[in-house]
Amino acid sequence: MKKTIPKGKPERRSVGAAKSAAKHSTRNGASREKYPIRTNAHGIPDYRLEIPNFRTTEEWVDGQFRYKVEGDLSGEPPPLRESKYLNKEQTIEIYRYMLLNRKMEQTLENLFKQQKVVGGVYLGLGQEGCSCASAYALREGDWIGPMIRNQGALLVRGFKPRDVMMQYMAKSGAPTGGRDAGSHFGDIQKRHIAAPISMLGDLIPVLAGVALGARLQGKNIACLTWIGDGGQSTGPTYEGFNFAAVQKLGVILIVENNLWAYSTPVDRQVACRDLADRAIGYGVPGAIIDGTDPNQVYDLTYEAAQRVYRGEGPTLIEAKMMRMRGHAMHDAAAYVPKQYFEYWTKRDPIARMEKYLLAKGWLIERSNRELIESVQREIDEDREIAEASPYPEGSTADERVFCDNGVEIPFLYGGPKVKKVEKEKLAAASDVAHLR
Ligand SMILES: Cc1ncc(C[n+]2csc(CCOP(=O)(O)OP(=O)(O)O)c2C)c(N)n1
Repeated sequence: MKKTIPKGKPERRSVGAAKSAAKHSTRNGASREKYPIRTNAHGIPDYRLEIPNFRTTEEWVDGQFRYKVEGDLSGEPPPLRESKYLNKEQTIEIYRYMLLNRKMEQTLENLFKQQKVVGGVYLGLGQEGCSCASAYALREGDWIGPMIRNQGALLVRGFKPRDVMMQYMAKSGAPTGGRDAGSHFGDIQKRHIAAPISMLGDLIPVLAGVALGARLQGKNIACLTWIGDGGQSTGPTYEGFNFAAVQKLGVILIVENNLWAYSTPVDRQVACRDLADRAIGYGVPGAIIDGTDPNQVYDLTYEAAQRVYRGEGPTLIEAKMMRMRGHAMHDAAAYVPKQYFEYWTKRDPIARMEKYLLAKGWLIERSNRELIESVQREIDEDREIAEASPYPEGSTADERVFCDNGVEIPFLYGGPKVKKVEKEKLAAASDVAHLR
């Protein structure tokens, strides 16, 4: 199965596809009636099939501070919502990316424990469905700006597990040649990936800038980025997304509400119940989805992308899920009440997707086993390649750190198509900013 940027799938990439998918949804119409879309108290559509009713509170026990859960965590996980757009092959491909994402991160954890990693390891365990299905919903020419937990999106865009492994081991074969030990890498020229920025929220104005650049070329491209429940509190998040909203730029923002911002529970981060309510303040459409249901993730990102292509501007999607590990490998997450892990383990996106595929007959036990084995083989081969890659030569230590020899970054789409402004008519320059 291909692991490059998904190509040759015009049926899920054009507006025509939406029409044919709509027919498909008529065939599947029963599911929509069976699971109606709720709205929250502020009118934001909520696509989840279950609305959990619990929150994190605080208590002091024997002079010790701890978090506890209040509410009901006894429910069984619902099935996945039927996708309105995905066919069998696409669904299996997303499942494969999720497996690759999971097994790659398990390998990173092992490499870390074997002290083969330089620095920390940041994992997106439990969030694979959100990273992979959202990246999969875009067209080839669209852009993504992943954060550290979105390594699955890098795989969907054509990076290989070996690339991520070599990054963490700071090997010369890594995309940054061993200059960055972690997932801070992208590919501006070919894969259209802006590298993660550690200062939380700063990627959002960058992606808004990419969308503006494309606008100046007369193109409406989707620019997808993700932010955590903690990171969405920052100023640049507001500044960047507000700018995108005002200019109707093609930014799709997925707020990954995984309940914890390092050791701060979301209930201590924000006073509102749904972060998707922020969409109202920005003046853009918002939606709440179950981040562990890849069908919901795909469908809402796909619809947001269609809005972008029609020039209708940004969408804010809140994906609710759980960070299943500490902030990074050094953090045991001892502050997280145990019941949370039990509850969300039952909602593991990969297990739910597997169950869905088997129930639909799109995979049978044997084909599923073969798929899992093929993913494991790929991971094992990549791990060998990554381990065999040498460290960079010491004599090259000062290369590729700063812009070597004043390298110019060439325009990807050519220069901006704007009217030339005569010096004495500088006031007309404002036309450039308002070009739509
Ligand atoms: C502007 C800024 N402030 C603080 C930090 C330090 N920091 C790194 S990750 C993190 C927690 C992020 O939580 P969240 O956005 O919810 O993402 P998650 O780790 O849960 O995926 C913090 C506070 C930072 N990187 N940038």
